[in-house]
Amino acid sequence: MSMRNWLAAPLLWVVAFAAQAQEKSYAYWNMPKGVTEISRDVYGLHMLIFWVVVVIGVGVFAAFFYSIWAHRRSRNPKPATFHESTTVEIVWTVIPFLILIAMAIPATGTLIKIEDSSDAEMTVKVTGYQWMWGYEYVGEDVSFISRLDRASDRARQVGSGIDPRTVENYLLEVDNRLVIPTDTKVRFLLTSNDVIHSWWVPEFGMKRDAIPGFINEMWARVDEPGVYRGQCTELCGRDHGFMPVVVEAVPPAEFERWLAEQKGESGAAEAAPAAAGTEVAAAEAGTTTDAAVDAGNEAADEAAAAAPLDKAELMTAGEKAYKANCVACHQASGEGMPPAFPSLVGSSVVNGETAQYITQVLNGKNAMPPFGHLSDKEIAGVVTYTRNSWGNESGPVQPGDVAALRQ
Ligand code: HEC
Ligand SMILES: [Cu+2]
Repeated sequence: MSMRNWLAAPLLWVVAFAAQAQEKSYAYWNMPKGVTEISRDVYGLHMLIFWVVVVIGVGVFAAFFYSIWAHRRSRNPKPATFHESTTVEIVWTVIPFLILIAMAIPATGTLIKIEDSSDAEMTVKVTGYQWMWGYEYVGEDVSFISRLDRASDRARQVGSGIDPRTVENYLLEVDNRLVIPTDTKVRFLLTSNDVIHSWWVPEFGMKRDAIPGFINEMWARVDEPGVYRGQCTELCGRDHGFMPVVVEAVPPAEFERWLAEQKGESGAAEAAPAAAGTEVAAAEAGTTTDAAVDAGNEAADEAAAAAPLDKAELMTAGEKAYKANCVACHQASGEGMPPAFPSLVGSSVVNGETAQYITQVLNGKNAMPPFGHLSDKEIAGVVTYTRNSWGNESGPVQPGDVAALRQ
């Protein structure tokens, strides 16, 4: 290849890539500006520092190329012999030092803003699971699981024969989106139920690790309604690539309507009187620490264990817990999605020995995650509900039965 070709080849490659990227619209030449003040600050910092680096780069390379050219051997057969210059050394130490300080000042300002989640107007607890997200609107008694949408999930299976390009928002869509209001400071409390995950929405300019046993914080005030997509960004096991984050920001009035609707759905369960007080306390305590959740749950469990609950109450609590925790895999109809997610209709586990069933819910089994974090009443409820729905008729299970099987 001639010299000219050597130079032309990379250039052609860049042009070709650019053209192709443009066409396929996966061209992201820069980070997104985003939809929050913080994300714009972060973008501004990024651009500021980018241009500082460009100016320094141009200056250094200009001096470098000039020196090579002006002091080349053919022009100066006798090299100069000077050595050391304290002045120059001081100058080239002090100038970069000042540049670094100048860059650190705005960066620190932004970092402090990022960390300041005080005065939040609402709080969402985000829990990472292998491999989905749990969202809880703290103090609102609304919570649900958010999983990869069915269309993406079907297409991703080996040998599905489905062209992923035909699936809209392939691997970036979920069944239940996290809905938040715009122009509202929303605080996110992040934790995990199994391994470390990380909750990331690029348009918010933030990501935070969700770590089992810890609660991390972040916040966002979104100013444009829209759907913002992100992903888990901490390698968390086999299906790490299949637990997207989808946030839908809607105007506050619309959010209030949505929230009321969600509560309406679980409204029936709210009517259940026994141990309700302790459960609310547990739910609220859940906003602060895991220990408080456990304490709250225990209080609720004790209250519930004292007297056997009647079947109707277990059924209502169970339906609610089932909808919040199990439908993602086993479907509202109980039919699941065999072969990956078995049907519970007529299942020998559901209708068989209760101890085995309860243990499976507590500890999980293969791809089914453990649900030990649910209260005894919720687990007794969910077991009762599945044993007495969709044609199953196998009788109730009490919270005490669950408590006895916890390790
Ligand atoms: C992430 C998906 C997922 C969720 C959520 C889930 N399961 Fe499962 N479940 C599975 C998988 C996968 C299996 C098969 C496990 C195995 O045997 O390998 C299973 C099996 C079962 C079985 C045994 C069925 C049979 O006949 O083999 C029962 C019962 C069951 N799940 C109940 C529940 C209940 C109750 C909940 C909610 C508290 C729940 N599952 C939540 C994935 C899930
Ligand atoms: Cu993850």
